[in-house]
Amino acid sequence: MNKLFRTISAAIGVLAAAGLIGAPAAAQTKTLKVGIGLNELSPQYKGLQKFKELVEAESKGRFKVDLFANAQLGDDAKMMTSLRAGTLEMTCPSTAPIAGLDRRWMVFDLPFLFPNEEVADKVLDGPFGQKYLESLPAHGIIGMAFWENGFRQLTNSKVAVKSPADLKGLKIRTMENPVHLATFKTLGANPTPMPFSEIFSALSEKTIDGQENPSTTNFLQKYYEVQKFTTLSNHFYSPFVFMYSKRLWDTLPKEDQALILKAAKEAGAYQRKINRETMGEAVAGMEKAGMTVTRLTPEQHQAFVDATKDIAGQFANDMGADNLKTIREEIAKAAK
Ligand code: KDG
Repeated sequence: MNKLFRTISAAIGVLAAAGLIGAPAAAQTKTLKVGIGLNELSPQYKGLQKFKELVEAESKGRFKVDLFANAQLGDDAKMMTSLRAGTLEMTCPSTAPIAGLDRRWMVFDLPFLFPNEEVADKVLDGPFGQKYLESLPAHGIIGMAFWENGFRQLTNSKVAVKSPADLKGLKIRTMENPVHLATFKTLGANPTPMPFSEIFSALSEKTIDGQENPSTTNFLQKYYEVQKFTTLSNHFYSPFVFMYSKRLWDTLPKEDQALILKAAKEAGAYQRKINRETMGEAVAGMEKAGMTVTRLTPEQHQAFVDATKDIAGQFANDMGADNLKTIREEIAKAAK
C-alpha cells in the first residue's frame, strides 16, 4: 500500500511542478512583462513602477508586473517585434522607431513641431493622437497611452554648438527614423542611426562625436563622462507610446483590458509630471559634472528652426499631407 501511495504522491508532484494541477486557474497569478531601454533611475521606469503598483493592487494579485530596464529584452524595434510576435506583453518606445511600421508616425518627429509640453499633451491626448494610437492594432500592437520622453537636446565631445554651422561634419547618433536623419543631415552633421543601448560605448570609443536625447536621459546615462558639451536646442519633442501586444491583449477578459488601460493612463500622467520635474536637475547635474551647457538665445534658436523648415515638406507624402495639415491646425488651436 505504502509503495502505491508513494507512487501517486510522486506523480502529483510532477504534475504540480509542470503547472498542470495545483491552485484553481482563477487564483493563479499571471505575470506581465514590460521592457524599456532607459535605466531604473529614469522617470520612464518610475512611471512603470507606478503602473505595476496600480495593476497589482487593482487586480488583487491576479496580475504580477515584471519590469526590465536597460534594453535587457532588446532595443525599441526588437521589443516591438516581440510584442507583435506575442512573446512580450509591453514596451514603451519613442515614436521614432514606430515609423518603421507606419511612416505616418514620422509626423511626431518633425523638428520644432510642438512649442511646449502643454500643447504636446493636448494634441497627443486629443483626437489627433488617439487616431494614431488606433492605427496600431493593424500592426499587432495596442497603443494604450502617450507618455513623455521629452524635448531632445544635443551633446557632443567637440564644440559648444551655438549655430547649425557648428554641427558641420560632426558624427551624431540619431534614432532610426528618416526625419531625424534628414534633419541632422540638413544641419550639416553626419547622422549615424544606432540602437539606444549602443550609445555610451560608441561615445566612449569615439566612433561618434555626439548624440541627442532629453537632458534627463543624458544625465542618467552618465553621458557627461564621455561628452564635454550640451546645447539645449529642443530640436525634437519625443513622445513615448506605452503599448501592449495585441496577440496577448486579445487573450485578456474585457474587464482586465480596462484595468490595464486605466493604469497605463494614470501612470502616464504621473510619469509626465516627474519627467518635467527632473529636467532642471539633470541640466544642473551635467553642469556640475563639468559639461559646458549652451543655452541658445532666441536668435540662435531661430537659426536652427529656419535651417530645418523644409524638412516637413520633404516627408509630406510619406506622413500624409492631410496629417501634416491637421497636426499643425491642432497645435495652433492648443496653443491659443
Ligand atoms: O526606453 C526608451 C528608449 O528605449 C529609447 O526610446 C530612448 O529616446 C530614446 C532613444 O534615443 O533611443
